[in-house]
Amino acid sequence: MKAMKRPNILLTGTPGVGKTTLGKELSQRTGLTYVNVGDLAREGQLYDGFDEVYQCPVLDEDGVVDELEEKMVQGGVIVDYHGCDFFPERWFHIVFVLRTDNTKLYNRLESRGYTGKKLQDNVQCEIFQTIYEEAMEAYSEEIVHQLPSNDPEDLEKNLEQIMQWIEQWMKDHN
Ligand code: DAT
Repeated sequence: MKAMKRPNILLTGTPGVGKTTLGKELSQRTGLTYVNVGDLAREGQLYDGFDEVYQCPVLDEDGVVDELEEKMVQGGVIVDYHGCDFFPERWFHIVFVLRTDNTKLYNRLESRGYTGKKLQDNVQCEIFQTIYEEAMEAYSEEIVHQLPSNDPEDLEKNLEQIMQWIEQWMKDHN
C-alpha cells in the first residue's frame, strides 16, 4: 500500500512571534514532523560566513535546502524559520505568517535577552511586516495566511484551524 500523502507547512514570521511554540504543539497533535531550521543549521554547522553587525553566523541557505530536500519530498513536514524566500516554492502546500502586537513582541524578545540594535531591528521587522511581504512575494498569494499570535487563545485557535486544514487536505489528496 502506498503511504498517505501529507502536506508540508511553513511557519514563518519575526523571531518571537511563536513559531516554535505552535510548530511543536502542532507536531504533537498531528504526528507531522517538526523541523526548526535554526536548530538544523546549528547541528549540521550549515553556516556560510559570520555577520559582524549581529555577531552571529550566516545561514548557508543552499546547504539547508540540500539537507531538507529528501524529507520535504516525502511530505508531512512543519518547517519553522524567520525567513522564507530561499526555500523552493514547490515544497510548501500552505504558509502561515504569525503576527504579534509590537509591545508584546518587544517584551518577549527582551525576556529572551535581546537588547539594543537586535531588539529594535526585530521589532521593526514586525512593524514593517517584512516577513509577510517576503512570503507574499515568494509564494502564491492564495497559500499565504497571517495568524494572530498574541495570547494563549490565539495559539489554541491557530492549532484548531490548521488541524482542520490538514484534515481537509488529506481527504482531498488521498
Ligand atoms: P519563535 O519560534 O517565533 O521565535 P517562540 O515560540 O519561541 O517564538 O515564542 C516566543 C515566546 O513567546 C515564548 O516565551 C513563548 C511565547 N509565546 C508563543 N506563542 C504565544 C502565544 N500565542 N501567546 C503568548 N505567548 C506566546
